[in-house]
Amino acid sequence: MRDLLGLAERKKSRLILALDFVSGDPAVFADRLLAALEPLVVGVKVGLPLALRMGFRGVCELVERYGSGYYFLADFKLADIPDVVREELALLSEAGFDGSIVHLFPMGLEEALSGVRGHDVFGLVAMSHAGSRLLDEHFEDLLRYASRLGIRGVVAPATKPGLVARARAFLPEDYLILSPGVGAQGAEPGSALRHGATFEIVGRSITASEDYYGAAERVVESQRRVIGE
Ligand code: O7M
Repeated sequence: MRDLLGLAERKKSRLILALDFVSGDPAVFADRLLAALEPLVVGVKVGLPLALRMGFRGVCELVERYGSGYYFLADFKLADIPDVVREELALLSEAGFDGSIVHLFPMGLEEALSGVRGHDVFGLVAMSHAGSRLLDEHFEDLLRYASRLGIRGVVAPATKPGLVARARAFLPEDYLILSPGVGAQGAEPGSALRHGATFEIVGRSITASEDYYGAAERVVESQRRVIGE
């Protein structure tokens, strides 16, 4: 399993690239981006849209080809009964992913997650879009639950910096906070880090840019100003 913080330290970056939308052939598109962005991007978050376009075998090939330079995060937002979640995590780990995103609201996941070895789990505690009322109303509950589970960290929205700060203040120190919503959804690069996030997840403002290297570079430069690199 790749060392997320070690890679971040080496690259002096806190950027996780969200790969959801592609233009043209998905394998060619992903290949071009990952071949170019390795110096800047620490982790690659593979979303369901990409997996549906490439097929799971295609995704596994991507993980195998670029696994030496990136931490690979499976974002299929798992939210099933514990036995199924356990099996999903085992299969994603077997496929070469270093970590997975799970929804915490099904609760009762203690046993399913306690057996997971060599694969990080991150739980959602709120979401970045304006309409995520139901989830956000249970933010404190979900935080408490996440902190009891002994997982690697949580996902908390950069678009709601107050929640990122509260997550940081509440969670155990070794919990990581991954923050999406930077760029296309309006949050400024570096802003979630300033509120206590460990990584920022950025998708379309890089992947949809003609100058994707320049776009990623601008994100990382902003981050470096916050983390003092
Ligand atoms: O930068 P974007 O808006 O193109 O992409 C954001 C990515 O973050 C995209 O992959 C979303 O699925 C993800 N995301 C959110 O945008 N909001 C959330 O609240 C949670 C996530 C996420 O990553 O959950 C794991």
